[in-house]
Amino acid sequence: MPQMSLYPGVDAQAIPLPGADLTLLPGPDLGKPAAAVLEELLVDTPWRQETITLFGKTHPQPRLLAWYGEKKAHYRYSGKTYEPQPFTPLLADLRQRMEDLAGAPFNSVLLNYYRDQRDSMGLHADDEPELGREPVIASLSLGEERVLYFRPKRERDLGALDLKLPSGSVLLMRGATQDNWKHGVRKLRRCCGPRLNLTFRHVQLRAGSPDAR
Ligand SMILES: O=C(O)CCC(=O)C(=O)O
Ligand SMILES: [Mn+2]
Repeated sequence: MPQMSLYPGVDAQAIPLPGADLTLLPGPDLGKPAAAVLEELLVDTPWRQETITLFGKTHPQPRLLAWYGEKKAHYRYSGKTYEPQPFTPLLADLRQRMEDLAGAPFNSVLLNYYRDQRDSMGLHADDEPELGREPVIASLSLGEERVLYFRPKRERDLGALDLKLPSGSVLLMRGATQDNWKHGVRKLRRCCGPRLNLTFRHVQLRAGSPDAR
């Protein structure tokens, strides 16, 4: 009997990784070509370079970022709280598409801009308490293909994964993924062009807030 797809009309690959729940959608409908979405976001986003403090020394983060979301969807990262900007029409449209693909609501999105091969993201898990237990995260990649690498948080014998994320692909991370694994993006030795990654998330709003959903 043919296998029923959870994503009718969309090509989907389950990525085998113990203790994780990863699905890669190589080319879902974004409403326009991935290159056009990339161009619009590169030009229209007020990019910021944040700092990170490691062992008492402050450094610029090796990438640019922007944070959008509903009013109360504050985001804490490396000890800082980011105020969200309101969704633009393009980001609101992408959010709806990601919600339809993931079957889960998102009230915020973090944009990361890797300008070239020198930009990167250190190993981390998206396990902040405000994302709740077993968060669903939809990660849209645009531009240069880079590798998202996974390493176990505890048991070394769980293995490791290097996952290529092509332009226009969406990686759905669910279940215990953030409990058991860290992920990051390495610098490259070879030259490479710009890449954007958008992680759609659901930040839990304080109970009683009019924005709570
Ligand atoms: O750039 C990526 O693919 C990963 C981004 C990420 O892990 C994050 O925003 O938390
Ligand atoms: Mn992450």
